[in-house]
Amino acid sequence: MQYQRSSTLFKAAQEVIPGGVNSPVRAFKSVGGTPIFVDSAKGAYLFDVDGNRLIDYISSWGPMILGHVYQPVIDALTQRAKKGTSFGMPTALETEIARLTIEMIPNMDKVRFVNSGTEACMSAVRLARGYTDREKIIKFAGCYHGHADAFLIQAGSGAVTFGAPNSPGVTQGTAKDTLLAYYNDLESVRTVFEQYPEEVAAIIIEPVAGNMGCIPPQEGFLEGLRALCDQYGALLIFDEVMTGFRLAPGGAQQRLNIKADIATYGKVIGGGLPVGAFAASNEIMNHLAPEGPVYQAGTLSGNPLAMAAGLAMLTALKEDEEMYTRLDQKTERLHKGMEERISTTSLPYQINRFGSMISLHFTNTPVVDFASAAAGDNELFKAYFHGMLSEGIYLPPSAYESYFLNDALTNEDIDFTLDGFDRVIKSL
Ligand code: KE4
Repeated sequence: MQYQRSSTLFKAAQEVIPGGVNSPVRAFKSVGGTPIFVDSAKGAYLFDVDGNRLIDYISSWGPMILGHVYQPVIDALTQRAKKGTSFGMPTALETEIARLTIEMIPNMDKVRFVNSGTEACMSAVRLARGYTDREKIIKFAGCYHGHADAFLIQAGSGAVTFGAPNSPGVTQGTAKDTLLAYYNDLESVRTVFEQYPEEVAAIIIEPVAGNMGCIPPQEGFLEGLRALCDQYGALLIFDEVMTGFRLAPGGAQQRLNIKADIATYGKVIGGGLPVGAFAASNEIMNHLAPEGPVYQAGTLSGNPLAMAAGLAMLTALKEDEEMYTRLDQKTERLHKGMEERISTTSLPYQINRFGSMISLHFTNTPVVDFASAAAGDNELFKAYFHGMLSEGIYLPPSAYESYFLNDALTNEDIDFTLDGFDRVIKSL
């Protein structure tokens, strides 16, 4: 495979866009080499500007769960665009997608739409602080909730990849209100609460972590968080930007049968357009402006094009619950095939999987939190990433990311991937 045109385009981009990208992880900094510029996509395939076809295991970092150019979404967008693209006024469409969202996710009464997962998580934290009249939040090392200041404290995803866990520009004033605990370590959370018994507004967590690679919650961990929040009067915020509408129609709350007080969404809910959302009970949501005192706003929040795409996506997911079983089965096929092949080598490895989220870590230590994820051999990962790319398989360009499978993947695609995987691991 050659990437001449990507390389030319990357040089041009770097002249006018910082790092040549609009989101750092796309720049391949942690795996080296030139980022791939995409020309188009269809189903499970990406077509880059050099004419290479790549099997897509990122699905735009989650949104394209039904594959690229999913016709009902395209049709909804095309139709809606003819009526105007933005008004800054309420539309019935927003009520329709809000009603469907509340129907699909358990335990929530109202939802507010915003434009990104970051905005959803940032707003959820402000709402929790306003509702509880407390200032501190607990987050987990390695979890990523977007790039709002309060979260860039040992963030996962891009920030960790860059090895700059505390981003410059985040003030000490902000950092002091974000307390750190460790994933799958309930004791570390209890210790924080004992230190600040009446100051914690909320815990925010990825119920299944996807920004340290995929890390499932261990038995009793989330239940323990629920109990600690109830004991200390803090809210439990599930950041379901990744897991929402991916692990089940009702996301991790449904799949894990745990009730959050506030849940945030992104990615899938927008069908590929910029949408974030956060949802909670009437009691909590009625604290939000214009109903209540907690301010939050957005010019393009509830944008009709984004709502049309999101509504078409959620409608398709609600009407085809079998999709979740198919997606889990495809991910299991990939997992088992990888396991069969890599277990015959002397490579250190762990494969973590939950639903259609999966990740490979080059370490012999179980990956259960950020520290164990960070212990993976990144040099091996880089060689693995580029080996798979040369086989026509596009994986997340970071060891701290989950793969995101989509329903357009066929068993033949999975088997093609496994053949490539076999050649690559034997070359490492
Ligand atoms: P956005 O602001 O990127 O829409 O969402 C932030 C966010 C919040 N919560 C979770 C659990 C997330 O995974 C994300 C964003 N995910 C990353 C990929 N791990 C987005 C990719 C990127 O930064 O370009």
